[in-house]
Amino acid sequence: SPYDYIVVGAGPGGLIAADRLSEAGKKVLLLERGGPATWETGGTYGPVWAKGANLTKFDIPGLFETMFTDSNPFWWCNDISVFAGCLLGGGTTVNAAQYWIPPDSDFATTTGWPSSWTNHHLYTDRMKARLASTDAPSTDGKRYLEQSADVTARLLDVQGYRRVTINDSPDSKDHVYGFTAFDLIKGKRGGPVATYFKTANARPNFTYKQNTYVLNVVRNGAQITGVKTNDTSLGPDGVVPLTPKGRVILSAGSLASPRILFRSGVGPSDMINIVKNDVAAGPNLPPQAQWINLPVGYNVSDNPSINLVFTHPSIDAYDNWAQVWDNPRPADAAQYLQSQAGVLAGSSQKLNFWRAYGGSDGKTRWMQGTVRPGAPSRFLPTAPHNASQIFTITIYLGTGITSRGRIGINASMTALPLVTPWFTDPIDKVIMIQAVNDIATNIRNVPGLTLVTPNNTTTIADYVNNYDNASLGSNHWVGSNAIGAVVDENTKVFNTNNLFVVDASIIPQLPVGNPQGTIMSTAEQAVAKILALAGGP
Ligand code: 6FA
Repeated sequence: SPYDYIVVGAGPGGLIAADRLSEAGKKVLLLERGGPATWETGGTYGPVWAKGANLTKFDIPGLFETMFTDSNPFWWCNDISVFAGCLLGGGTTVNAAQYWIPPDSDFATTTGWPSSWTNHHLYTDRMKARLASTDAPSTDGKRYLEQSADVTARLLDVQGYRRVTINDSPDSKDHVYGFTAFDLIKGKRGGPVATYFKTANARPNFTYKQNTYVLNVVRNGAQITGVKTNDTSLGPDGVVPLTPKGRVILSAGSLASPRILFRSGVGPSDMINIVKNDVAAGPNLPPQAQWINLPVGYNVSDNPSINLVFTHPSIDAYDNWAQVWDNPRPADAAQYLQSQAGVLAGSSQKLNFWRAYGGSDGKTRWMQGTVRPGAPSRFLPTAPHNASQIFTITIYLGTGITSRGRIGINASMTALPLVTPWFTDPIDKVIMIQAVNDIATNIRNVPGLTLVTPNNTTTIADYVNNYDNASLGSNHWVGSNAIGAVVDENTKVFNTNNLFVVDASIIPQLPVGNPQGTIMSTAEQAVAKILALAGGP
């Protein structure tokens, strides 16, 4: 049967859009290519030690680091070359759950937003009312495994930083640090699935179909009439129709929404021609005269990030999180199972800090630091070191960077970066080296603190200059369908009547922090604008 709104993808963008549209009484279909994740949504995959406790891998925050070490990682999208979550909740179901209330700069005209978007507080407040943040995720309110936060605070104090509760003053992002804030709820993964999806799913006018892959939208010129899926039980040829005034919202994420556009004849002609040459996808393209030429995939950014590994005698490296799946510390597992308290009630991140840097081009760039006990195995030093005392500081550059890349597809329809977006502007790299140096040169002020990666024969400049490109990214892709370039200020794709995009891809520049909070506020504002736009169902 036809729907007023078909939303493609159940990540944060799609979940908020689907919830608000169904709340407004529209007949909504949410299509998700992946399956369930948390216990509450029907997921079952969990560690043996949590058997019988109604908890999955995705529920237990302390299992975050095991997303990257599991032998059967079915949650990653298998046709996207970088990490992306393909299950209910999208990235928010597999990510570290760091959650920042957006500052005004995240929606400022200086970061590429139309002036109609700058008053974000109404929408940010709606998001906060549905999904609160916490910087003490354990149900007993205590903080655990905080040694790396304490050591780093001492390192930052000598550089003129001050301690804040980060989400209490979102606009303070220069020389500040504070405990990591999360969208965890009662010691478990919360996010938009435990909140927005829950309310949407309770409404009779809302339908959720999982394990359903959307191939393209079906259109006649500017008018979208439905979406084509891989599930022929949903309609002839797998096509789900729209009501006459119906609309489609793409929320498949920064790499997959562009692919759906290319497969629908929207984007640069080199990408649509790849689709045309594909035996399966080619025949579904509209005739060439109806192709819509837009810069889909251009203007992409993602935070460049550099890991620094340290040792300090006060640190408990928590075995680099290597034991939490098979063999957690018994007391920690018992405490978590009993009351969702303790170390495993939080993910690995402990402290975050920000600082603004002026560049030689007159522009300001914001650096973020993120601190956690342990280190990824590929960053462990080869030289002798005290393995039980290791912790990592990751230095990211965010708002203000000028480097950009391009996202596209290859001949096997895999979505991938065609041009990686890190350090395409050398000034970004100069600032990164400066920011890393500021951390490294101050360690002598903290007795016992030792930098082990890079080692003491490598300069910071060499370390950054020779950094493996594959490790430089942060999974925070934005901008591939930037507002003003691909979508208009109502998030409608230019030159279409009824096709919208609501996900990270419409965000024109990197937010100041990890992006999910900004994405959720963006979705709240987008769906309000879509509902207010004349001509809809
Ligand atoms: N962001 C934060 O704010 N804090 C973090 O701690 C954080 N950590 C990570 C992280 O550790 C990893 C490993 C990754 C991958 C991302 C992290 N992020 C973090 C970024 C954040 O999760 C993403 O920016 C955010 O989830 C993006 O939200 P979107 O709504 O734009 O897109 P998603 O990729 O989340 O969701 C898209 C959904 O569409 C998925 O469920 C996917 O299965 C579905 N989909 C894709 N193609 C489809 C198709 N053709 N048909 C149907 N469904 C499709």
